Amino acid sequence: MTSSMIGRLNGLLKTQSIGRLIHYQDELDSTNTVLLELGEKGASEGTIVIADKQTEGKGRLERKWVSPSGTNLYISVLFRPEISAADSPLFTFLASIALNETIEKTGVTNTEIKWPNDIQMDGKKVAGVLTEMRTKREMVDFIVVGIGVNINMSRDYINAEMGKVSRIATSIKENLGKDIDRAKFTADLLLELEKWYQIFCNKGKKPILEEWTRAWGDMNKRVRINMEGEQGFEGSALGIDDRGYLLVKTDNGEITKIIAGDVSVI
Ligand code: BT5
Repeated sequence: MTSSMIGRLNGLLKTQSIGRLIHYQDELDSTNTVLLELGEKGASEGTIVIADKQTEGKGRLERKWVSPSGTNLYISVLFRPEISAADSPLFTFLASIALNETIEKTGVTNTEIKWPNDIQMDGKKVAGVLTEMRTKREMVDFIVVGIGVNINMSRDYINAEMGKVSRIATSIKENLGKDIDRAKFTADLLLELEKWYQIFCNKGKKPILEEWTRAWGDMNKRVRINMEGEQGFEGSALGIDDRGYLLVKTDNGEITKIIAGDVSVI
């Protein structure tokens, strides 16, 4: 997103509160880091931070999100839900649903949600979600949902900019064969986010978990789970529980809950 696109985004935005306050900079370390600081200073629900390039884009578990300029979306959104901190992973699912629907609206037909926080096309990653929060005792003070989407990167640009990540990454452009309007994509994404947030506020987590499961690509597939610093294992992916943990049935019939880890289909 460039500064002129932010003007267009303002014009296209149909939300009530999300994105009504936009902090934009051409270059930032990480939109999540900046919004966490704004949240600590009392920024209101719906505040967003957007950059055209990130120098320290973050993934989960201290990983990096490769964030070159000129083609993609790097956005963070602030929520102040009155929920227990234990329910915060729901925001990763809520954002994944909104993201998946927005990507489908561009005309891409083969997107899939991957547990816990990816959107993939043909087994390659097009977008990721990083949910971070600050708590007050056991309750959420605020949540920052960070979303990175590879939008108009060509295969040549992916190969040039992404190093070894280029093998596992793709973009909407690579799938559609054409550029799409980043301001329109962002306006659509924010509207979807607001819609799913309202569903969550009015009806609780059940519809979020159901919709996520519907769009999830790995139901009943044989998967390998790799966990940081631990031995991995294989099994059959069954679904998620009401906390968002992945349920995997191992070969001896036991059902194991996965809290954090990487899942690959085998
Ligand atoms: C994620 O982490 O997928 C969360 C990504 C969230 C990025 C957004 S951008 C706006 C906001 N501000 C931030 O600082 N972050 C958020 P994880 O599941 O841990 O995946 C990280 C892994 O994905 C890396 O280790 C690479 O293998 C791969 N990767 C890195 N950059 C990528 C990219 N641009 N496209 C596809 N894959 C990428």
